[in-house]
Amino acid sequence: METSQSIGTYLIQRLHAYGVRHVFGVPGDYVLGFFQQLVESPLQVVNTCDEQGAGFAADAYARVRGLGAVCVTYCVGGLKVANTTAQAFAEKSPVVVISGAPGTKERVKNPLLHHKVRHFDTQHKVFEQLTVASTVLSDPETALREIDRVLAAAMRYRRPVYIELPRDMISAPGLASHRPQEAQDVSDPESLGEAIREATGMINQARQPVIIAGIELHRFGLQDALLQLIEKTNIPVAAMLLSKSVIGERHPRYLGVYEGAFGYEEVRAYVESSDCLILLGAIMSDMDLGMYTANIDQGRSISVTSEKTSIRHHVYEGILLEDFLQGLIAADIKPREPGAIPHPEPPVAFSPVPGAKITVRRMFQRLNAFLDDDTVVIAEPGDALFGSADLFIHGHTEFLSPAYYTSMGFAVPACIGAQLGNPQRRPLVIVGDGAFQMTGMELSTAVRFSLNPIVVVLNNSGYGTERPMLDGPFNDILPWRFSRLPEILGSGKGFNIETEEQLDAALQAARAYTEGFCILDVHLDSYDISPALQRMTNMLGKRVK
Ligand SMILES: Cc1ncc(C[n+]2csc(CCOP(=O)(O)OP(=O)(O)O)c2C)c(N)n1
Ligand SMILES: [Mg+2]
Repeated sequence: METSQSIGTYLIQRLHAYGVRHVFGVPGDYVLGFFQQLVESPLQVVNTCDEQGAGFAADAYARVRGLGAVCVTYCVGGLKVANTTAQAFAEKSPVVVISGAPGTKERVKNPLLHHKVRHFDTQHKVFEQLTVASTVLSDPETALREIDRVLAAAMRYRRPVYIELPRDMISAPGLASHRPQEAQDVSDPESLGEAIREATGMINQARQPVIIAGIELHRFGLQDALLQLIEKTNIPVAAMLLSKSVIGERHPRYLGVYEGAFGYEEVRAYVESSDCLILLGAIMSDMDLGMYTANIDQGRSISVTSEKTSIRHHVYEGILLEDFLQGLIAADIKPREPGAIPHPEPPVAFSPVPGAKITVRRMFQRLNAFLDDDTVVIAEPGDALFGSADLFIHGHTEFLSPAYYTSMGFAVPACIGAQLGNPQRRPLVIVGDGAFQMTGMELSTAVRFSLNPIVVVLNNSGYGTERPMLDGPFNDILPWRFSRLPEILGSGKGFNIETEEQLDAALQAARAYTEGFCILDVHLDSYDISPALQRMTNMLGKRVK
């Protein structure tokens, strides 16, 4: 006779099969049974200070590892990860949201059970809007199949999914005869063949083809395939802000970050003078396209994402991004002469000017010289992100930032997910003082789990990004003594930084100290912003007034 597995343990087994080793979350009575199952499983529970921290950590984990999971209790926890799940949806990061819920038997007669908002399905309805697939596991007959369906959707679309576990279902046996199903999508061979032929012809006839490598290449693990295509054809490649580090930035065919009028003029001019743009997995957001100052003509473009393939104005159905990329690698594309192209300036050795007060520009120069092969940079929205666009990232997927959805509060919790997801990389977190005040106390979780991020706080006394658009007391915040957090957390090293020399010394000390986190409180003038942010706020300011 076949033995049946419980619904909860089956979910754990499937997450494990997809490479998940850590689950981030905060328990509550509706989900405690599942936490117990997790503790007894090969997955490690990483309980954070707050659910939002867990949600961002799971998102970062998914970005570096391919799939992440967050586990919370009903509504009070679940609704706190609505924002982080929205970000994962918008930026195509596959996070499995697992929420406990009142048991199916507790729901009869519609009692007012604690944490209920309006109806028992209110939370599920919210998450239907924020995920690519969702399910409430209320029927043991279908529960295991539902788990397979929802996880397959997360992998197919690289977007979040929602699984609600009524508490009386956690240990309930699923169907004994069930076998795991992993839906394997395939491209339509004729459609793919025709698209590759049209693309090959267009590329071969082009004077100056350029690849724009988008975020989906990270999400589908296609960074090496991209490299193969570039090395075979010598076609130059630009990244976007969201996809930055899709290719190691020292590669000789790398142009830099293309972001319309916000980026470097040479990159913009080179990309926009191309007669054949090959957009691979790109999200065309205002942030990535310099508030739509970018000039991309569909009539000169080949554009392929997990959702749509178009070549000039022809649309092809049924093509997977990975198959298209492999098709291009195999196609008869004639290699180009590797002529001169724009290329980002490599960092120069930094010599601190004695006594000089630190500025945003000099801080980023110093950070640039600090990066090495083992660093993953996590940049928070704000000037941390805009200034980081110029950092020279060594390896692929060593730069993480929510550059499209731009929710503050991502970077510190993200370093927990990023370092647990890939322990070979030490996180360098670049975060504004305002954003740090939202989720920075998750450093507590980093300490508990023996992580050692280096956190650089851009302390400009408030919401610097907003000041040039419209200033007022709403952009001011209470000054915190960030460098004294090690006293509160009982671990780590803090540095108070006013000058170039102090920054230099602190970074050297941080490199040498690997036993715990380091926090660098970098005091900047309230109105000192990076040149990239200056260009952007000039444009945005015109819209809010
Ligand atoms: C969750 C969230 N709330 C509000 C905003 C709007 N917002 C964008 S930038 C910014 C200020 C960020 O301040 P800080 O983190 O100190 O970085 P700085 O702008 O000073 O570099 C705000 C409030 C946002 N992006 N995300
Ligand atoms: Mg600030």
